[in-house]
Amino acid sequence: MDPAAAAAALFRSTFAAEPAAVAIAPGRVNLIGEHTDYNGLPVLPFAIGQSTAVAVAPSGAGLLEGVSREFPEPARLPLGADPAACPEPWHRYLAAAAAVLGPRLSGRGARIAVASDLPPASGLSSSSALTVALLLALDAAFGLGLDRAALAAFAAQAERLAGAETGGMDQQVIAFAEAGALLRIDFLPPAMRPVPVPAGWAFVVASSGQPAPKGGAARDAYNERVVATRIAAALLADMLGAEIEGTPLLGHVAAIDAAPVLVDELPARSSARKAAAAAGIPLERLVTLAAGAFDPDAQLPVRAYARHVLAEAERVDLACAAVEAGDLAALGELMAASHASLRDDYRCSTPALDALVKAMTRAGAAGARLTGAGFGGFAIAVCERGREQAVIGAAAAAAGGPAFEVAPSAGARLA
Ligand code: GAF
Repeated sequence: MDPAAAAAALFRSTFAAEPAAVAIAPGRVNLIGEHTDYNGLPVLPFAIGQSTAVAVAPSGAGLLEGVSREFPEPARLPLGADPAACPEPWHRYLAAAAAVLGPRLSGRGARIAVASDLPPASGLSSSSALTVALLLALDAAFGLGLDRAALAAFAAQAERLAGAETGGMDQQVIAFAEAGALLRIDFLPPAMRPVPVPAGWAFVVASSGQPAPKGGAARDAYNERVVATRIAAALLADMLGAEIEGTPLLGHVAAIDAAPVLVDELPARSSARKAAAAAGIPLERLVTLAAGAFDPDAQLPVRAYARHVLAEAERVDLACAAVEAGDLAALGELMAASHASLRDDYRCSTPALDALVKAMTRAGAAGARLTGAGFGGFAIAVCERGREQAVIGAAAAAAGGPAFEVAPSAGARLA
């Protein structure tokens, strides 16, 4: 049963009532532009056909009552529950969606049923799909009148309340994607542009066999990189004598010509405490940014992290041009360079992801790379149509996990 029909059926069987709204939100895969979004630099993701559906009806109880086809533990949370404190990971997203809507729910609760065909903890954004679908369903059921931009912004805020300092790519592509196209997203200043995909290309995603959880050590490693790249941006802004309002991001300094040259002058390693003092960032601000466990004396490779982010942003520009020119070989090379940079400079690959990327490339992919935050999860490959079965077979043989074709699909919608 497809997720929308399954969520509606689960709602009826659990609550003995009709849902007021059913919304469906796709997962996403990022073609290129990894760990650039929270630095204010562009990304090039697309929504996929696999999705999460949420059926909702308002209730008078001031409670969130949730059931999921995939997760056995039902939710029964007071409206004001702290998302980060929910022991059951999927409950966090229910609490976080209610928290960002706050008084808009007028103190009323909701009954919620969820069904998904997205693999959880895959790096295909199952958590953002849940959050966007839930917010869209609540919007319709409570008549909130949110537009797409508000939906994406609330969903990003909810993800941060749930614990990861993410940049907003996932929620934006899930809210705005168009079938048949990638979505180039810029953050400074905000802009979006669909980039249609040539007909003869196919995309394959494959699991590395290791989960990419949004919590625990992976969340801390992600947040550490957010902190380290903020420090690099502040140090570069200082070297360039640039006056930047608010927290400097690498996106601000990337716009200054000399920035890429100065990256080599950043300290190779620095404790967050030392670098923050030099960059004029209060330590408490970093601790807040890091959200999870944070050791201010850990040695962070700020130069290598900044080198990845700035080079990756350039690769996004080149990849857009390659897609528009129908140049599959050029796109493949950019993907290979992105993976190498994520492995060597950003240090978020794993041996299983490296082996998977190698296997898909050997099997005829023009290019392959890890996709999403890394530290496990999935890789994406692009190939000429006709080679996708060979790439899928090689990926499954290398990593033993699911591997399948994905097609650029439409964003979130009411069912
Ligand atoms: C995760 C985050 F949610 C995104 O915002 C993005 O930073 C990505 O990791 C890395 O590119 O998916």
